[in-house]
Amino acid sequence: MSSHDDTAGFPTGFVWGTATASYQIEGAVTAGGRRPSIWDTFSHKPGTIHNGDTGDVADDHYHRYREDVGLLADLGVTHYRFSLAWPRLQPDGKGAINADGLDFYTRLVDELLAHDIQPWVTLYHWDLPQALEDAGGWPERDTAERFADYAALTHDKLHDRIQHWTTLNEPWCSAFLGYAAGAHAPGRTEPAAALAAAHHLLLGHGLAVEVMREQDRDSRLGITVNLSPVDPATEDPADVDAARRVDAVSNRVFLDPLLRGRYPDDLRADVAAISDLGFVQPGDEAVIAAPLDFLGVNYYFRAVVRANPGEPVPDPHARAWVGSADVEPVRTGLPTTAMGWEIDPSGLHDVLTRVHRDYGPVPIYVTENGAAFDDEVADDGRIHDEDRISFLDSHFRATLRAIDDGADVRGFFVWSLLDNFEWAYGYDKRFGLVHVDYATQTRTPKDSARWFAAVTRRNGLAAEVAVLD
Ligand code: IFM
Repeated sequence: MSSHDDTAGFPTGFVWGTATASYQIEGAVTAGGRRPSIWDTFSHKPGTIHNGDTGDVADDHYHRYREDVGLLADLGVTHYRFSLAWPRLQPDGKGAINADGLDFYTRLVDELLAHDIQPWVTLYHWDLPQALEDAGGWPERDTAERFADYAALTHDKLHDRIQHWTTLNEPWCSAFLGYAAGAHAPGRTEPAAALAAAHHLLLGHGLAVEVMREQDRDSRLGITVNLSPVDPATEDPADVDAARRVDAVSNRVFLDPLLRGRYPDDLRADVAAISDLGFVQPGDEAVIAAPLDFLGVNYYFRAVVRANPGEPVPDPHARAWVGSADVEPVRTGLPTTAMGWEIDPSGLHDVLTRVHRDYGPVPIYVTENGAAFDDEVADDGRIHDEDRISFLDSHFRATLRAIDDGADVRGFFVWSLLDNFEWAYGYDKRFGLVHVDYATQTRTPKDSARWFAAVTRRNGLAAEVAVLD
């Protein structure tokens, strides 16, 4: 691989990190009083997960966290984004904090700090305590109240050592893949319930921000949303309107209430036949719009769509576009990752500048971006993942272009530190900078890990690829 000729440096103080999530890496699902989450239940249902995989063992990070923090230190990252498992900290979703669960995260945070790595915590990366789903789950308003209680209990115990707190990761996936498409836990296919779930996730976020802000004014509080630009396949007005609707139910359904304090009027009209949004009570939108210290943006692909008056397509994303059953995704012919997602770094530039342009100046962190490829362990024992290096390189450059164009992007977290449990795709899809041999739990940094370490060291891209020459 050749080196790049242009030099591309990031702003001083740019935050470099990697990201993971509890259910995807921890394993140890019954240790220390942890009780089932919706993902334990879902993954144990036959036919839900590729290959019948579950998160029972995953990367066994619960027992190997010291080794994993060592890997982070080797990468030279200054920040590590991970999520707390609600069912470890509050096994049934309510009541006192579980001391053993807290002890695990306290040890992890202390280990990170001992290596000068700042912990960035996500309170909810999809592992709702099963007891709360049994009581109705996110479509129930009470779940928002339970989430705020959990946030308050946890923040109270850990805010002295953790400054950056993200309430939710990708509420779109929780609400629409979980309750409309049925592709994620809890596997329900109820479009009206998905809309209620989206609202209660946002309400839980707002209530949590309120209480954490009262507990400590120095905490930096945010939320992470997954954004995609949504383009029409053609200029045909039907396709243009399809793109508008998908944008509303994918991006603006979260960005507008969070950053403008109200749901979009066109979204309300689009879903009127499914729900009158009667669950939105007076004052809710103001709670949701509580000031944020930062917005986390996750980006993986651009959506291109067209109107399809025929039969709905069997695509989980399409099923999740509530109110748009007559819309289908279109492939543009770009190369894809192992997930089948088209590689389009300009989409990252576009979502970052869109947030800046349409929602005013807000500090942004790219809290996830990365790619699964069919990695192979070579005869020399290494993983020569040039495709991942090239993917990351192009997305880092797109971020720099967005910064040049005015977006206030302050950091970038690569998804993911480790190969891990990729939800409905199981262990086949490998996103890690570090390869995991699931039979032995051996960790092997891929070439991309060495390349990324050089990027973080220089805070820039110039000649980094040369480390692989
Ligand atoms: O693995 C997921 C992660 O949990 C949330 N964002 C997307 C990643 C890749 O699919």
